[in-house]
Amino acid sequence: MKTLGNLTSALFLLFIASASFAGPLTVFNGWTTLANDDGVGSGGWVNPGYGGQNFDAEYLFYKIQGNQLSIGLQTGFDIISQNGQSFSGHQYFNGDLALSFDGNKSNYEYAIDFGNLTKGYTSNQTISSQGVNTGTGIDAAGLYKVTSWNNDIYYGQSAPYGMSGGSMLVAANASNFKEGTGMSGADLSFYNIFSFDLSNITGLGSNYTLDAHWTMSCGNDALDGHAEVPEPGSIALLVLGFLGLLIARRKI
Ligand SMILES: [Ca+2]
Ligand SMILES: [Ca+2]
Ligand SMILES: [Ca+2]
Ligand SMILES: [Ca+2]
Repeated sequence: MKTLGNLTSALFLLFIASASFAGPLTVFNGWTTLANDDGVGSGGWVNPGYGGQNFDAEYLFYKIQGNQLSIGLQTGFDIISQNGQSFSGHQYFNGDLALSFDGNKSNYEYAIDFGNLTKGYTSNQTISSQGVNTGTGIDAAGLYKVTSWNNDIYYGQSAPYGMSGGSMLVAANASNFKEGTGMSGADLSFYNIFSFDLSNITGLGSNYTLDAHWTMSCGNDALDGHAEVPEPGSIALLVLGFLGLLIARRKI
């Protein structure tokens, strides 16, 4: 019976989906989703590489309060321990969160560094804003203006990876930086949240584009987020316009 067959396939697909997809952590309730790539395919495929939940780059979120922009990153990959994720005797490291506000993703001018060790995949050398392959590879957590990226990762298409040159604009502290773990279904996920004032971004127009990107040192999985964001002033104007419309309607 064809209908039953379709129903069985649908139920099977539902089972597959629920078995490999867990959803956002509750810490992100009320946030706007910037990127959703949660899910693990057969054999642990996370596109373009493998590794299962431990290598699943899951979500990017954002929230705007006044002139403050908050960005959240959620992954199955360990983004809170300094040394990243180990697999089969190898260590894999987490990259910096790349940000662009000018609508041109060919260059990411800003980065959020979560203060973890960042090493290249083939060179196994540390990557630091002090310069490529110098320093400790552990930059202070915060928002940076970036001058160069190091893309020494296995899957080149997942670039950019780690900031190799730049200067700090906003240091992380107890009020603007938060990290933790949570369970989503049966899956363990990790998160980092960083907030900063948009006055640190030069040349923001009245409406701006938010592009964000993240990957790990193998590049097995990556996140790409894109949003057109109206600045608070234009939201206020929209609200005023709407109120004006309501008042005008009441007068009729
Ligand atoms: Ca997942
Ligand atoms: Ca993914
Ligand atoms: Ca750009
Ligand atoms: Ca770094």
